[in-house]
Amino acid sequence: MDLTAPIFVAGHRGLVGSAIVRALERVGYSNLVLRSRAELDLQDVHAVKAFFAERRPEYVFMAAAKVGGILANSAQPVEFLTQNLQIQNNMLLSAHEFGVRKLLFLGSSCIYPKLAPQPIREDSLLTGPLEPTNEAYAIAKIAGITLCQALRQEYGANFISVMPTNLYGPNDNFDLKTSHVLPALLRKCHTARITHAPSLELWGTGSPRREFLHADDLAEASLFLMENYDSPEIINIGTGGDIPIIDLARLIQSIVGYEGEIVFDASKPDGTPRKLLDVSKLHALGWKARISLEKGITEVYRQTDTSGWV
Ligand code: GFB
Repeated sequence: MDLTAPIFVAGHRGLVGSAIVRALERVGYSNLVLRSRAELDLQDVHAVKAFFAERRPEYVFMAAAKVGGILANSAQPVEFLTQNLQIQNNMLLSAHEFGVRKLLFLGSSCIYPKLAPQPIREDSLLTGPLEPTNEAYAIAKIAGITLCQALRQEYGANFISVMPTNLYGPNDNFDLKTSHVLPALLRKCHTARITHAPSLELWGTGSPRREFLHADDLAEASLFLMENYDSPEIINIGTGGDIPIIDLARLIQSIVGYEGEIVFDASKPDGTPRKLLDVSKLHALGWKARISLEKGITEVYRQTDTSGWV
């Protein structure tokens, strides 16, 4: 990518998009095209077409999506399915129509079967039933992957799809009802420490294992793949290591400095038992994650405005 090429980062205010913008700016890209949701509604096909027709971005990072944690996903399958399909269809078809040179589509590790062999290889896709708590979101993302592959096959579009594992970082969603586990536990621990609460509540059994990648690592990997990967096949992005949720909670406790007890809310779902990506394809290309979980969480805690949390 030329340093002055127009690059559209869709979803630039979110966890992933904001990290991609930081990474691009660090390298010296000077022509970023950014639109807030108020300026451009990605669910509006006419608005999206008009935007691509006028601004003609050459490169696109597709980081805009309706996302959420396990409860949000299971409570709102209609919104997770339809909003993501609309955003993707509008963006991918307009990007193709208006000659985008290369596009990176962000999927998710939940596209893989619930009981896929671990670590999960890219060729596990569509080999078994999905995890029910996020089936709607996963099917939307699988449709996005398929559309990227179809546009390449039928029209030669250079669209790639990358599958990140569970993410965290600055600008995450800290709303306890809709967030993912890591920001939720950070907020719960902080609040419990400040209010001298005797315990904090953890959903499910604490035994599911998850892999956590810092958004800055994901952004570096995305830039790397934009420069070095041109295949229709999906590619995983992760750290190569995972951790039980209970151990994540203990790590966050030690970072926040909260020594109370952890109680389990068994009425909440565990979701898939394990979700660890096989990252050998990415490693073979020459990219590895750099930010350790402890350092990453410590920095997010330091950087985040916690004043509204208690
Ligand atoms: O991060 P999370 O919501 O998403 O939950 P998934 C991960 C695990 O942490 C589950 C447990 O076993 C939760 O039950 N957990 C414990 C909590 N305490 C909490 C809490 O306070 N809040 C939350 N949110 N979880 C999502 C998918 O699945 O992962 C999405 O629903 C997406 O589609 C995303 O793919 C990456 O890893 O289970």
